[in-house]
Amino acid sequence: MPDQRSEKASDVRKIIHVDMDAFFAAVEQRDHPELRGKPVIVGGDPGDRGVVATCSYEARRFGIHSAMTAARARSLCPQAIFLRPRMEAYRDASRQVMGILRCYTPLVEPLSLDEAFLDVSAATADGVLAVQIAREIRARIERETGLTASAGVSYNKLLAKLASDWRKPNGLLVVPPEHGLAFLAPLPVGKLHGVGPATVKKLSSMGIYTVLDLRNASREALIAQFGKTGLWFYEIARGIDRRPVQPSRQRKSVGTERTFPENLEDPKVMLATLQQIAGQVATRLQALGLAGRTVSIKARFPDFETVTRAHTDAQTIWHTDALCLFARPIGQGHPCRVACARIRPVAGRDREWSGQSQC
Ligand code: TTP
Ligand code: MG
Ligand code: MG
Repeated sequence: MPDQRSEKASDVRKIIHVDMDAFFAAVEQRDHPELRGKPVIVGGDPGDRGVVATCSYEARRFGIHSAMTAARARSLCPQAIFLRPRMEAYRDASRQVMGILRCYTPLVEPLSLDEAFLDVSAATADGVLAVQIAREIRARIERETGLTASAGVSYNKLLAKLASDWRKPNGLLVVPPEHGLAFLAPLPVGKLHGVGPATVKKLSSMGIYTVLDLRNASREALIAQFGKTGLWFYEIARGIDRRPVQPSRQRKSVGTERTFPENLEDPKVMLATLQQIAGQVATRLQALGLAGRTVSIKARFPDFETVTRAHTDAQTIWHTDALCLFARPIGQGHPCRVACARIRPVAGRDREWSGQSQC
């Protein structure tokens, strides 16, 4: 690792990533004890094109996961219990969790209702270990909210987030600087921040499957293939991530992106795909309690050329129908590799969940 050895120990940041386990489903199991130990799915209606927002770990054993259609989830586990989301309960739990995190440092950057980065470098300057803080946070969350969280402790955001995911649910992992490279080496590249399915495919065509393979690729080759993003790949393969924890970061947009193993050629399929993506953006907007006015669409063609189109409306937009309406004229019938819908939220706009809407 180029920089780290030459850095003084005091320059090494202490970052914690905390992420609640099966968050929406765990709140349901906490509030309804009869659901504990059972496969619980929170999301849309299985009879009505709904999607899974999340599910309990008992349901995950059947292969169910977020963003799967609820109908498919029901076919995998007919005895599962389907529940509509109760966003207010999740927001309450989230506020309580974020309040606990802010007792340890003002440098708390929430990423969604159920997860946040903390920079505890200052809090650890007088000898307290970051792992002790992480242990205490996990214990307090469980005691005060009745929910469990997993945590990762490391020297940057990239590794802290990978670490919190490693021992889920109800786990804790510390990746100290001297173990960062070894921890990363065997991971499939798709685990890295910013490496989606299209990039995974492109990297595999270059013979790059693991982070170690990526580390062995030359800086020039990565930049030639991916431009500025190639430089990011070069750095994260070496465990370098300088992104600061930004406590007051305003969310600039909410979006989702899909990459397809084959080009989409049929306009009907493209439109249906866009509708699904719009549904996912609407779910995320509702989970975050936000609405927006500008919808943008990104399409990437087989040669990696990328086009974006945006529409700003006088009305606030937050449900699937409206997202689809504005997104639709932008799908132009070109073969397409990636489709993405994104919406720029209006600050302070707080909407209630109103069920799974459809296109
Ligand atoms: P996640 O932290 O991704 O998932 P999770 O907490 O349910 O499970 P775990 O972290 O243990 O793997 O998301 C947090 C919540 O956000 C989740 O409970 C429901 C909501 N969510 C959606 O509504 N749609 C989605 O596609 C995803 C991924 C999450
Ligand atoms: Mg979670
Ligand atoms: Mg999360």
